[in-house]
Amino acid sequence: MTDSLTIALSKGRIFKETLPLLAHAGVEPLDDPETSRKLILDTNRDDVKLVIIRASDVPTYVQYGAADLGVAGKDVLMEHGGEGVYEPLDLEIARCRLMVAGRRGAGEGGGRLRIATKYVNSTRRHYAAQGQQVEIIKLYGSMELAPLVGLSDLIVDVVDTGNTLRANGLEPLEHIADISSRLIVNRAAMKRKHARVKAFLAQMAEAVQERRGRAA
Ligand code: PRT
Ligand code: MG
Repeated sequence: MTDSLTIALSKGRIFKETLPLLAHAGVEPLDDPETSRKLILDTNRDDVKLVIIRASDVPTYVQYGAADLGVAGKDVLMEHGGEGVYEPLDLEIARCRLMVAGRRGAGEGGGRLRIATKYVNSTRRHYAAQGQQVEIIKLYGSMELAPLVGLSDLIVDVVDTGNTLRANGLEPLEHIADISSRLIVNRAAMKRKHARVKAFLAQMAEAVQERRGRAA
């Protein structure tokens, strides 16, 4: 009897972009999370289940072993801290950049800046590294609104096309990090289910390689 594997994923872009990689590893979900209300999805393999959760909760499920593996954006992992999880594979999907943004010229005057973000830890680290004292305002979404209504001078958010910033009269001002999604593994599961996890990781790594080959 082989060990079973539980993989934590979020709906939306991460699910969509992970699906072809999972297929390469021989895993196909039996339900579509966009239409189904199920939170635990069976797959074509009796020994593999998918749990569908909020993107920012994925590292927590994997940290505590509620899922053996997960797929999470590097932005989310930087914020979580990565405690209790290995990060063995860059899936090279859901790419974006973590950036400081604001109105043109914002943040150039003196005085203590206010930064609105859901990335509180990454923001604190970024400004601490520059030796700059800032006031961080925690938000859970729609960061782009904050400078428009005077809640903050700047925001820190992930940017892909930049269309959302532009549509709100904001500009990317400072690059913090390049982001892509990573396959993460619970540290204990890596030991306890070593053969099973190792085989799955190898298949996923091969899927990433193959995709890169096709893109080139
Ligand atoms: O929605 P929820 O609050 O549950 O979580 P989430 O918004 O973090 O989840 P989701 O599925 O939207 O994002 C999952 C992961 O995708 C993130 O953690 C990132 O690693 C990655 N990713 C890649 C992005 C984007 N691209 C992206 N563009 N996550 C969010 N966005 C947002 C961005 O913040 C902006 O507000 O999409 C908006 C549009 O971006 P532009 O620049 O293309 O206009
Ligand atoms: Mg979202």
